[in-house]
Amino acid sequence: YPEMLNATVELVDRHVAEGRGERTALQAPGGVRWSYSDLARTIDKMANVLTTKLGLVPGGRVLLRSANNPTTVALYMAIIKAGGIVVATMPLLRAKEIVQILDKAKIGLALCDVGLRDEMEKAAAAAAERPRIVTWQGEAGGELGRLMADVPDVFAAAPTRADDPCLLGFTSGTTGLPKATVHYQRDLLIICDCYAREILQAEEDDVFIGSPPLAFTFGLGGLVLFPFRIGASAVLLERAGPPDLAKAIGAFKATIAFTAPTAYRAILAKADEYDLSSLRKCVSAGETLPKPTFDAWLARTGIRLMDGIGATEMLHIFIAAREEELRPGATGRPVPGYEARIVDFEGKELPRGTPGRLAVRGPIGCRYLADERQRVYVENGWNVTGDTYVEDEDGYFWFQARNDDMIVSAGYNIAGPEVEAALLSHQAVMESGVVGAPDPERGRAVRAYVVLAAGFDESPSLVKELQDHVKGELAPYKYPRQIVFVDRLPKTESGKLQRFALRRAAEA
Ligand code: 3SK
Repeated sequence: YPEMLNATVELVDRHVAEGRGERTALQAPGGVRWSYSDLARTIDKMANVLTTKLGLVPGGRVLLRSANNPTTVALYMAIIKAGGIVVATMPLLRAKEIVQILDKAKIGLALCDVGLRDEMEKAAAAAAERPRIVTWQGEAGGELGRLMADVPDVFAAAPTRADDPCLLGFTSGTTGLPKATVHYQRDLLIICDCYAREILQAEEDDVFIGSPPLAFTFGLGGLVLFPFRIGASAVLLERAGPPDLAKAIGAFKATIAFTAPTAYRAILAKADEYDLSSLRKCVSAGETLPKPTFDAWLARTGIRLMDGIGATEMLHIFIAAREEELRPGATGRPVPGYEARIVDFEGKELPRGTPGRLAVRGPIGCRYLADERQRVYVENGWNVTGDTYVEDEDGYFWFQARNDDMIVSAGYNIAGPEVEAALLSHQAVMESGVVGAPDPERGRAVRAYVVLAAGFDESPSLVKELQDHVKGELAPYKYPRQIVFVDRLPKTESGKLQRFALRRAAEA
């Protein structure tokens, strides 16, 4: 990549400059269709607002809070074009979780869909420094729309370098304290030129669709960067549960889908109700893809699900396989440009066939923002992902288990200790231990082992009350779907919770 590089110029403006401006860039329900020219003009107006009215300077961080829609994509690209740094947040986050991000990233400006304003306001009030909040409604109406009314629709891109940061990707730490991964302008292109070009092999007439939020880099890649790199189009869904996604696939004649195994299974359960005939490639990630799900999807659609493992640290998928090289049940082989190996607890490489810790390195390094945990997750330049894998004789990597306190459920990463803390803030809970348990729909379900405080008795209504309590404290997808009341939790002599014993009990 050249030394001077602006990702928005490469991903959007280049299509207009090279005569592809009338191609469709983005679509959304309700007849929304933006061409690359429409998108480029909107981005430029937004970049003018950001720099002339909202004080954004190169290197400035802007929090973005919205469901998946064209306005969010335009803002994402406008911040990057102006040399700023995007800090996107999952729409379901609660105020407490947003505060952690505001404080960690030291956010001075937050752009928020008006529908998500309440939690944003609560978080802003509790943050160390209160950010300015600008809201918008629909297709950039509301406050942002008014600011955009009188600015030009051309903007000269900031003279950014390829290694200027442009994105802070937040990832939930195993303790619930999020880490921010720093990504450069060039990283946005690298994932397109490695995974998307070499493995996915999409074409310019493809129509991308999927469910992951754009704040999760799985969604950012699959629904924005990959289509934009080749001048293809993407469908953005604010509501992207399995039925919404399946209906939209038929309505928009989508050809490439990005979602998690849980969603593929849910679609399969009602597959006769949907028209999936336009699909030609389906990417599965966020949680491991079991072979039965692969087989069932193949039988129903004739499509081989493309599994992959990625990480916010690496921005996107680093182990996967081309469709014709897929081995059902295996995640795949390192994506061209990446290396992966299995190591023991000392970091020594293990022979093929021996399970151990997965370590990966590649063109995108793992760089946490001011975080002690850099030393824990990066060993001699290798990012240790927290997964146990085994590599077979042909170099395919097979998932075995998570080896930390992270629960991967329906594609969401959920930190057990964070759910424990939320439960503990309910008066009925004396202590709890939260682990993943096998679940036929979600892969893993969040299971809480709870010791009740004196004076409280187990009952179905208490289960519901505890679940609702967690939903009020944390993003609702983190709530414990299973609650098991116990008299005591397994502890070490020093009183430390033995989560491995609970994990073992949950497998039984
Ligand atoms: O495998 C994942 O969870 C992941 C994380 C970040 C980006 C992409 C992916 C697939």
